[in-house]
Amino acid sequence: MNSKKSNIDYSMIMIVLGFVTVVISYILIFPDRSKKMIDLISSYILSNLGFVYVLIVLISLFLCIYMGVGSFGSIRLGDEKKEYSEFAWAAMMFCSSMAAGFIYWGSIEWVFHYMKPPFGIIPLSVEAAEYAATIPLFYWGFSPWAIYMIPAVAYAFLRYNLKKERFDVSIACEPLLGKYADGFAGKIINILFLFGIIGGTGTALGIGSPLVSASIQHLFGLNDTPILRFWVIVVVTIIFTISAYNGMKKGIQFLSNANIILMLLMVIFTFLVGNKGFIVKMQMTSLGMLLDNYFKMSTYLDPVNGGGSESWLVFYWAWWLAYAIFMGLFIARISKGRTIRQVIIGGMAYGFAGSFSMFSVLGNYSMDLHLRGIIDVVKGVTENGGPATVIELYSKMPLGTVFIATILITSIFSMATSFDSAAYIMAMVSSKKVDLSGKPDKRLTIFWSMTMAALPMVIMMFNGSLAHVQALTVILAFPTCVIYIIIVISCFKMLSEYKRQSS
Ligand code: NM2
Repeated sequence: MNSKKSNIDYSMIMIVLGFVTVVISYILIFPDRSKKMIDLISSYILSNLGFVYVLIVLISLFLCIYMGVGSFGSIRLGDEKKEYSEFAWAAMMFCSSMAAGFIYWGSIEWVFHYMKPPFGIIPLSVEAAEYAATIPLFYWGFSPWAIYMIPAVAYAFLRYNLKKERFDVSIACEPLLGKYADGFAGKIINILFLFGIIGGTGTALGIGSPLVSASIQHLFGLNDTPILRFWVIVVVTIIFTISAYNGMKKGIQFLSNANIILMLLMVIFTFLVGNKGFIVKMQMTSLGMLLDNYFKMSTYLDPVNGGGSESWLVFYWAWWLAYAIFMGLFIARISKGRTIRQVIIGGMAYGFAGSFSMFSVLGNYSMDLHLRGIIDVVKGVTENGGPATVIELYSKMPLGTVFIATILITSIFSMATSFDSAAYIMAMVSSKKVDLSGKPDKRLTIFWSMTMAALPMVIMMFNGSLAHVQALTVILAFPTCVIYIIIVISCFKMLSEYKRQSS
């Protein structure tokens, strides 16, 4: 017990706890002022520093392809056999990154782009519809999945090839920062990482819990109030805490497999009851448009019009970047025995395939209903909000109630499978010494689960909206970007040295 106790890095915990407490108290005591402050900082980042996020993601895509396809690709991460089957690996990777967003954004993201398309496209036009079906495939596609992969390779290589015992964020900065990556600077790096992840998962909770409460309202007739949303977060937190508490094999792997099966069933069922002709034709069309416009979409910051596209791009990239290091650590944890190529190509391919099947089926299903005048999804979103519209949409399909019950379960499961891995990784990072195959102290896992839930809970309950949680994500992601760049450079340095020595 004693040795376990001394394994917790209390200083790190106190600093993060202190920060979360200060932010929460500020929000509670000065609701309006705090809202304005969050908005001010995030809109500054959005309009002045957004291009940094955009550049990082674009460069990462190139570097990732280079790393996967080039000579580094054949390096095996560890000599052992693969620890997880292909299915379990892909399922865990996908589920730890995706939460209920796949149902929420998957079903209705197109509405926002249909109403406010970029590139001078006329709103609500045919072109706007085609574009609206395409852009979510970009925001959830190759580029964002690629940003997870270099940190994943870095951490896996450090652990399985260089046999480094320490397993925290700063260890991957060592090749560039040298001894500075340890000690005080290392601690700051770990702490900034913890902030980033709290910001990133906050938005996912902020999106998922209203969807769960809207499903509960539909199924059980309870009113969708802030109190209900509060209890939803409590229940989700209990589930993911138990899962993280049970560790990788018993908890996280089990929930991910169950979750991916439910997600697939939902998508297949939606496809079967939907207008298959429209869905398939739009899938083909949007794939072509995606390839055709890839670089235009990657850099479009709408300088003349200043419409909504800039904030979409920057918000999404900030959100994915906030997850990048956590996902890197997590993917490293499950990738023993794979080659760098298998990790990179597998990660991008499975990630894209997962996002594509969900977004293109759910999104085109709902777009078809709208275009045929069966349900006014655009009006629904603007007048009743996203969660209620998603539920209305599916309540009209055959076996609608069963489908909504599945939305309820899958939303809870998919949030749980994101946050259990996040809590697990946070617990590892805040341990004094935990190696990659070791297990963090369970008390730490519980602590981080609760801390992660606290901030969005308070913002949503007391005064804020999803927009404020999103703004917090954009802010807290910024320091993560700096760490991310250091890790990417370090990773290339490390792999080049390894190649040089082994040739
Ligand atoms: N991403 C965008 O709600 C969700 O699905 C979370 C988080 C992958 C970083 C998605």
